[in-house]
Amino acid sequence: MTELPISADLISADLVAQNNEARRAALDDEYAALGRKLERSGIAIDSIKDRVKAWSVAVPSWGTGRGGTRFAKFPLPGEPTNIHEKLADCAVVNQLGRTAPRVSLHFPWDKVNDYGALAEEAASYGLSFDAVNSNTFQDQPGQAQSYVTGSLSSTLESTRQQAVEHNIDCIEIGQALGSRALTVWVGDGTNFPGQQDLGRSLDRYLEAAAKVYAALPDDWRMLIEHKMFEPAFYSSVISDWGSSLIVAQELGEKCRCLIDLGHHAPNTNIEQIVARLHHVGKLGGFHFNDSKYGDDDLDSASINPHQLFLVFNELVEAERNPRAGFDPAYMIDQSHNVTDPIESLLSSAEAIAGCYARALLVDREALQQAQNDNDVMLAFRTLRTAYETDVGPILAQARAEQGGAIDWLGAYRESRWRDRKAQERGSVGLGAGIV
Ligand code: PSV
Ligand code: MN
Repeated sequence: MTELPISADLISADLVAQNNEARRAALDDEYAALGRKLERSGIAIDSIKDRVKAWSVAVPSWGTGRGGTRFAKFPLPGEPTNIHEKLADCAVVNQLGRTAPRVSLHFPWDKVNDYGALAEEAASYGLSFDAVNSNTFQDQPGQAQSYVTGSLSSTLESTRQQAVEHNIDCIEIGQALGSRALTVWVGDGTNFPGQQDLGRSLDRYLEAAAKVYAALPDDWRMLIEHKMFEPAFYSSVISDWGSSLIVAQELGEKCRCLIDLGHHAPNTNIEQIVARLHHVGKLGGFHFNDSKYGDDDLDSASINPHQLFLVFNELVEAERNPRAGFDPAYMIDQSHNVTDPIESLLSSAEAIAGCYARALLVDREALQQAQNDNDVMLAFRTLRTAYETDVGPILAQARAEQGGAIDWLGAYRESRWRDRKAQERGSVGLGAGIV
């Protein structure tokens, strides 16, 4: 995480300081008690806190607005209406939580004329840019070719070429922003058996994606995001981690697989996918969210916090046994349909960091010993003990030490940020929102 030159027109630093002052004694007490408990297991609490402080996650520009379903979107007075207002909201998320110093942009949704100026604007908030995301799943006004036949896998050469060029444009924009990765998710697929040849669709995708890959700067990554279904309901071209891995292996070293937690069938063992992709050195990144039924894009850990913990358990294992270039890009990808997006992003960033902290608490030697001894219950309890530890004081202490808010929700509401923005910002439309 970064030391922030937080701009004066965000939430007042005095308000945060006063809020922290009122909670300082209780936090000191709780942090000390947890420290004594962890010490009995040979863990120095400060070492966990320092690793949490060094960890960060990116927020998506599109997550700062109210999301919606294909049925409706219910706008929130004061939600951002352009990338500049979105950046200000991202800055508030990082100001209070101090765990999300990077923003991931989506094009053409976040298009501006001057990307150098946008990078400076972000820097004035202490923010930088994470992966850029291309959009070939929607038609844009005035676009020459429609994506109704798909994009990188379309049967139409001109459509594939348009999708390739858009991805290359995104790379160029990303270079001006200081990004180092392009995330490619396509909605390509079919709704009817027989609609397309399942094999040839992938061939066409690979040929087009290779042209994008060829335009990638040396120090960049291309992240391939798979998704089982939606918008295609019979077959998706990049439906699963197997297809994603085929792409990453065919395109080359700079191409990796990105796991969006919501893009799997219910009950899929995602932590095992993490382990497998790491095994072949192709684990490129994550889009964090949670789901009950499908690609619900619910807040991280709101439904299945244990799954998120198990994912981080694999990531901590991976850190201990890194493959060449192991450096996953972490991002939140959620649709905030009924909450204030700033509150959801803060809550999710805290939940994700909390799973990381818990995974760091796992006694790795004891776990491995129990596994080697086939002591099933001891192995399970070793994980469970870490999972059940309340790491709240570690997260709050990490925030406070970096100038964030011990009680981020209290400070945010006290600031009346959203009410103030409702006075200043224009209103957004009622149309169905993109998820
Ligand atoms: C698709 O469902 C996805 O997860 C991809 O990451 C898109 O870029 C994002 O959502 C926004 O639609
Ligand atoms: Mn995603």
